Amino acid sequence: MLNRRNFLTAAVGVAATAGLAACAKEDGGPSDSSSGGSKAITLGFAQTGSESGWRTANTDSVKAAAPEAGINLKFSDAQGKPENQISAIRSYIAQGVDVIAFSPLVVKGWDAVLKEAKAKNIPVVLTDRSIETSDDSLYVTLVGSDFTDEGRRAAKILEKVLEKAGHKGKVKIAQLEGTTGAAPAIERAKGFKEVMDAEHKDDWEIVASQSGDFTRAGGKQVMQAFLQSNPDINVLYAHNDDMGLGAIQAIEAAGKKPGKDILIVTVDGVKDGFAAMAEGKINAIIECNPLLGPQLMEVVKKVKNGEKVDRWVKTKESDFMQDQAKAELPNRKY
Ligand code: GYE
Repeated sequence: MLNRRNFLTAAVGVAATAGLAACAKEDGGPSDSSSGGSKAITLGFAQTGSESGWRTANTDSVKAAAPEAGINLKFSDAQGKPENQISAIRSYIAQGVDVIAFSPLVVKGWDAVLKEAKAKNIPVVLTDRSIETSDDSLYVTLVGSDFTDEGRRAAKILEKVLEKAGHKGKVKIAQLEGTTGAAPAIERAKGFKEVMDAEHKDDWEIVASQSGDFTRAGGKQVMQAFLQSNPDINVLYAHNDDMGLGAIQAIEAAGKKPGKDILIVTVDGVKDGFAAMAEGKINAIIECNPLLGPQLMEVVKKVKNGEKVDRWVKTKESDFMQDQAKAELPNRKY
């Protein structure tokens, strides 16, 4: 792993000095798709990786929206490693792209590289995830969802799920958290806890909570351990569908019925999540829309043209209960 990482970092560096598209995982190159004689905008986009169905849909949306908007896209996949994302951003700075956009893997650790972008007057747009910084001038805007609100919505929909299931007694919740230090993991936990502390101090308890890194394999493995240490869990709150889908495998392997013995609420709303919900294995899904490409391109154009943009361009989303799953499944776009 270490060798591969070193190789990738080195490859990014070499490519950057050579002024070429960076490493093996970067695609997109200098193609002038300009219209009407004006030079096309070049956007450097540093993606987190391909950890989930959500991420795949997000990547596809960005890649499809760029040419439609006449934007020349340079795309890199950090394979889940913040250091790769930093190298990709450095490479975009060295290549002199017009705008940099990225989905920060974790909230901390970006100030140094973003200062380098600022020194070269390259505007930065955050997409999907936010960062923690002491210098607000380091990025122009965030295009993405309100994850704290998604956490609150998850708690509110759990009330409905419990009522529908006729649940009586203590609610013992297992929480599968997203990637440690990532905005959606921090905020989805925070919003959920907020509602729980305000309205369910006596009847709800989070008995186990751990990161499954937003992956199916992570969700399965952590749920297996949860079921051994806390066999009386009756609710699972998973920060994304993929971890929920992995957990369903662990629950079934333990001889329990997902959606019945353990009530399940997840976030995202990818097709596979909806399919599991239509089968009765997930009880409710909080939608988080990954199709940010068109909105991102619009913002990138405005930023490049020096137009004013909102500090946070929020995504519109819905909530779904199990009885809506069959009807909604054919409409899912991701
Ligand atoms: O929920 C998860 C993905 O940042 C909103 O990242 C995104 C999250 C999404 O891997 O599935």
